[in-house]
Amino acid sequence: MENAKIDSKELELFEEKTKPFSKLMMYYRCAMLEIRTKLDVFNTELSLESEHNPLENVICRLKSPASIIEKMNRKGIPVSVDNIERNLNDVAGVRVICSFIDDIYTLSDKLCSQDDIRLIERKDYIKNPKPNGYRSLHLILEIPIFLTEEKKYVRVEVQFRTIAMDFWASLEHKLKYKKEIGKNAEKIAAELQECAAEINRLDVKMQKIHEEIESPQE
Ligand code: 0O2
Repeated sequence: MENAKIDSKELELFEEKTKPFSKLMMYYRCAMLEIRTKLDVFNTELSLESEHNPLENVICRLKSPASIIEKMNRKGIPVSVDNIERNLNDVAGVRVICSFIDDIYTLSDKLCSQDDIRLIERKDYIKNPKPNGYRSLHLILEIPIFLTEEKKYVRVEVQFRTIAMDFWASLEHKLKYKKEIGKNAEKIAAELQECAAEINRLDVKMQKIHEEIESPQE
């Protein structure tokens, strides 16, 4: 297929106009990399000490331009690069999946106590689950990124969950976006609430078993 002809002047203008947005997204990408590296370092160190990997998985995601615009519109804030940076805390999102509940608190405490990290907000939906059953620990952090010409603090939302909590949240997330559930929605929401309680029991039980294996009683 022949490539459609692109007007180079038009492309130049477009790139010039979108450059500040692309630069902002680059900052967020770098910030996610910094968080990921810190978590990897903890995991490597802790797994040597106790032969246990607290970290199951780390997923980084950058909010799409469409989601950014939708959220800015919802908040009634004019869309501009400055306003995005000032008003959105979750353009860069890091999801940290841990094996056990204790791992969540160990890793999040270690992350927050690093002297280059600023804790902006902490929401503990594990100790205080949402009414629908949602559990996770949310942190809004500011982390410095060191570029060739500048050092800049960038916001990242970090969500900590166990594997079981993540399994639940993924399914529940679908409920929000499926329009055709209709009259079944209430029944499904109630079932999900039950599952959330069962999942919590399972997480607590697995934690206890893990402790018994790690430090067995004589
Ligand atoms: P997505 O697509 O995952 O990014 P704020 O972001 O501060 O304006 P809020 O509600 O105060 O809004 O933030 P909160 O409670 O910290 O939740 C933010 C994110 O947590 C959500 O982002 C979800 O990822 C997750 N979350 C919160 N509550 C629920 C829930 O009930 N179910 C599920 N599955 N996830 C939840 P987004 O932007 O909504 O979605």
